[in-house]
Amino acid sequence: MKWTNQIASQLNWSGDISNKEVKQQVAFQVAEKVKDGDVIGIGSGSTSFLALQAIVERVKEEGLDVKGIPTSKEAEINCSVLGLPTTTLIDSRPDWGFDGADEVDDEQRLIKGRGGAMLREKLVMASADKTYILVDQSKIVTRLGEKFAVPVEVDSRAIHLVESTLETYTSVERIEMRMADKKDGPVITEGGHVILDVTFHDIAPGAETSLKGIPGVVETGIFAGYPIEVLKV
Ligand code: ABF
Repeated sequence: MKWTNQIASQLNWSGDISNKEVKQQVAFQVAEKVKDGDVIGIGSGSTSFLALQAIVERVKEEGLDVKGIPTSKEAEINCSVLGLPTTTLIDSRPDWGFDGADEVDDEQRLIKGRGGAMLREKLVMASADKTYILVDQSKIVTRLGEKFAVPVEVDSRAIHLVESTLETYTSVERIEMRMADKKDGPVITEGGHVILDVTFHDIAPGAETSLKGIPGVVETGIFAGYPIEVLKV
């Protein structure tokens, strides 16, 4: 579809989404779950974008009354460009949601946050009874942290405190400040914070909670124990 590519290019993907055919299949699977009256958490990333497109097509074709709660500015813009009405966590609660992930292990723990939106993604996920996680086979890992570092969102005033605390963890292999593409400064999240990408040798079961216990850590990309269903192809 021509308009799909046009919108994808407006959204900086240049119409070129990796593994697109496979991602499209999970996108269609999630679109089938939409019911009239639903309030849906709208995920971020390219797979979520394809799912949103598929959902909007159904909504328009069938004249459904559906609202989205976006998990990021990016998702907010996608909803607006595609024409899905939105609401917020303050005014509404999602009946269910969908989102992508970078890794999923066999205990259904996730690493998310490549786009830096993990704070809002987690708030929406924790508010919904169920979130469908849309992934292809490449995201399934036997060891969480096998391919991706864990993004840790930090209040910039706490950067030295958090970094030096993490350096005492034997499970931590490497800590890198996430830099903007042009390397002219750190990535700043929607909440005005910086991100440390932390590579672990081993992510212990309580890691999400213990990282959040360091003063200055706002959120992490470890998502464990939320009500999710993984939809994969
Ligand atoms: C968001 O988008 C992030 O939490 C995750 O890092 C990323 C996945 O993107 P894609 O579907 O493009 O691989 O869900």
